[in-house]
Amino acid sequence: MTFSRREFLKGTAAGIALSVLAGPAMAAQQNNSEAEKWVKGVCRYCGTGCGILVGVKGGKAVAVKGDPNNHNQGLLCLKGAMLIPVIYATDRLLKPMIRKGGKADKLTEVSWDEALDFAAARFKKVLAENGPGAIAYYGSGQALTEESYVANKIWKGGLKSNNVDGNPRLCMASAVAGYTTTFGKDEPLGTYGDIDAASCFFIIGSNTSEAHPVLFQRIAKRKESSSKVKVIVVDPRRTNTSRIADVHVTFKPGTDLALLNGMAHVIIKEELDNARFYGKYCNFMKGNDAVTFDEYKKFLEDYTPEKVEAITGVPAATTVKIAKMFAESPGTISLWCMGINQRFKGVWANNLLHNLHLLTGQIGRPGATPLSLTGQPNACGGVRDVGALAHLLPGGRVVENDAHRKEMEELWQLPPGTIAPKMGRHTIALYEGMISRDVKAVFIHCTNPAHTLPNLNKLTKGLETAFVAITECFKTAETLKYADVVFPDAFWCEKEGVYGCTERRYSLIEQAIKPSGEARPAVDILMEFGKRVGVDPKLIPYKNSADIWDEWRQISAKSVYNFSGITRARLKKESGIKWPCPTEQHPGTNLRYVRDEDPMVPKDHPDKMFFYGKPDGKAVIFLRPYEPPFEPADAEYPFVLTTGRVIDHWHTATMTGTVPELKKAYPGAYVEVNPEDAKKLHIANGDMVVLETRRDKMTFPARVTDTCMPGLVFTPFFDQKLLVNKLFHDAADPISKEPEYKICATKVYKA
Ligand code: MGD
Ligand code: MGD
Ligand code: SF4
Repeated sequence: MTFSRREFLKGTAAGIALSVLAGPAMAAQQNNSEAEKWVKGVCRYCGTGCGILVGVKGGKAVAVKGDPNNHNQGLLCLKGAMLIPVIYATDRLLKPMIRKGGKADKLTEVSWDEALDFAAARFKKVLAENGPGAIAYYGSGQALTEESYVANKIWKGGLKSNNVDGNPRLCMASAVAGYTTTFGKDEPLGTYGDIDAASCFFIIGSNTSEAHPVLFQRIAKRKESSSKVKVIVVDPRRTNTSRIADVHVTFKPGTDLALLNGMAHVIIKEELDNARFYGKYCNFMKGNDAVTFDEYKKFLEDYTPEKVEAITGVPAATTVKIAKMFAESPGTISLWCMGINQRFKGVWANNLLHNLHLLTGQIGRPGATPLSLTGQPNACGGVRDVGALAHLLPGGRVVENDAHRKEMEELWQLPPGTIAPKMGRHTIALYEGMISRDVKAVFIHCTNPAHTLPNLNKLTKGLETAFVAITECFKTAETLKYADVVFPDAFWCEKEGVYGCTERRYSLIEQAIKPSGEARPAVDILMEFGKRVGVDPKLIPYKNSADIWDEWRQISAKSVYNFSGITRARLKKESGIKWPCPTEQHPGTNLRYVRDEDPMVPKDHPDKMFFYGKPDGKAVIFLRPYEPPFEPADAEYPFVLTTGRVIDHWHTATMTGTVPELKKAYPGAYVEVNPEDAKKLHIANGDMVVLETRRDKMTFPARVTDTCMPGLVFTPFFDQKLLVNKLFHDAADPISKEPEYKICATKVYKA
């Protein structure tokens, strides 16, 4: 690479010329002219879903460059630009392995047949003795769409078990429930194109600069284009994202609900609401009960800017200011991520964000939209859309709806009554089920729960006794310690499949090279496993992943997720297409729920917008009161601990940890402590500091910095030696069941 990491990081900061940020992609292109051919793909990492071209020479991947025809217009961040060394890392898993003599035995390399038979025999035994409720699949928003689709079909249709969940539960579940409760169906209304048209960015609970760097570059570019474009960042930490903010709102962590209601209060009081819009397109609801606008207005009296200040610490004038900016801008886009979703009341927070858009009519036009940022590259396409969660079925259907089950049974050609009528176990319940021995065998695919679940000391206990089959690519994954069988999966660009990113865009990752060692594509592993457990081969008749896509594409035509026009051939030609897309001639959809834009809205519909996911076509403005986080700081544990990402590492660093440049940037975890707190606690930079919560305690080197407000400490969670999730509780949002990773109470003291 011809640029240094330092130069790159500088490029992501505010005010630095954007051409510096463009460095990585350009550098990659210049360096890699040796490739014989370029194969189309999507970046392996974040939900931005940047298009990538993989350069191949002599059967080896030798280079990557950003796809100029995809939304990223040729740009990649450093992680994406450094994917080649990850493929060839010495840590790759190359052969199947089993523990013949139980958990205490060591993993031994065996043939594929032996590994598959070993796993299948145990699953069959559990099924015979304990029934479908005792087996489970735990998947991933990083798996290919075809993998999640086929796993869901095998479990729910073939093995009659709805115990299908995955890491999107830890990530996007609150956003999913936010969209479905407010608009009737999941997935964002807008697209990245809205960034180029927006004049006010409301970024809340998202460190876009580190977690979605290429999108951040697009936001920064839009901001640079005109002094009229304003950025509001709402985050209790000062982050690289907040550096471009016109207003950075810091506040007591976990009090966003009050702030969002406060903004709604100001909007109505200052007559900045759009009564024509919400009068026509919205209902007001408290839980399941309809209420009037006047009742809503009365409810908001508890959220005057002064009352909000008392709860959040945000000066009353600031709440007024940002509410006005939000409402008065020609186009406001909200962008949010884990600071909103990973919360005890994450669904409510999502609803309150949508409320602001519906109240002001900042919706359904270019630049005006609530756009939830998706974390993983295929949480949208692969898990949410195919319904690979415990309560879902494909295409926005839900398990506990008789008509939806019947439709899926017909589409999958299953006898009536095959799909179990009760939702399966969501993630926390799944791992609790292993502890109670109700779940006895689990198939884990493309995720590393022994590192990333909350309350690890508790939730990994079940993995010590349950039978664990796992697909992996890297030897350093913590979950391998619990595995009875390890299936080496082909890695990114060693297999073919579709990823669907934040903006409903499906793009193809073509196979560029052969799998390493004896690794096999996961769809083959899943189908072989399914057949050996006893799934009727007619249910999974596919020759390859393209066949699976074709079936799913045709099934989608029977739902409002219709992407039947996105054929494999089109995906090979085009760099991503946004659904709904009902015909091969359709260009894809930018503005969902808008007549003449969204093909799911009848052309002759009398209204401009139609929220067709709701029985009466109207979205909902919810009355959701402020409630505190599950475990706020108190006298005994006086600090709030929050966790999150750093730009150079992906989650558990099994991939990014193999790249020296990335590892060197962040070799290990640390704790950020505010200088005021550090002074009181006599902590200096580099001192070893203990974080002690009600679950565990751990020691970290201190970084004394004003990124955290006083009373708040932050630590990243990528470090494989310091599993910070042992410190966290596992309390989850009661609606979405997403855990509150962002807030727990802790003591902080010098070691
Ligand atoms: P986080 O660091 O988890 O990242 O992307 P983000 O959500 O943007 O947290 C976001 C912010 O929430 C933090 O800045 C934190 O200070 C703030 N926050 C904490 N508490 C509160 C609160 O009470 N209110 C508000 N408003 N904010 C709060 C996550 C996304 O990143 C995800 S989900 C995934 S799966 C991907 N993972 C990932 C990665 O591992 N590494 C990198 N480099 N990028 C990634 N991109 C994706
Ligand atoms: P990853 O490191 O992404 O973390 O949690 P995980 O999904 O558990 O795990 C992916 C695994 O798949 C890795 O072990 C990798 O080596 C393996 N892998 C990579 N490519 C392939 C492949 O092609 N096939 C197969 N079979 N395996 C592959 C992420 C989760 O973490 C998420 S999404 C969120 S949003 C949560 N965020 C969060 C937080 O903000 N704070 C704290 N403290 N904890 C968190 N945990 C959650
Ligand atoms: Fe990959 Fe995300 Fe970086 Fe794009 S922004 S290159 S998708 S990690």
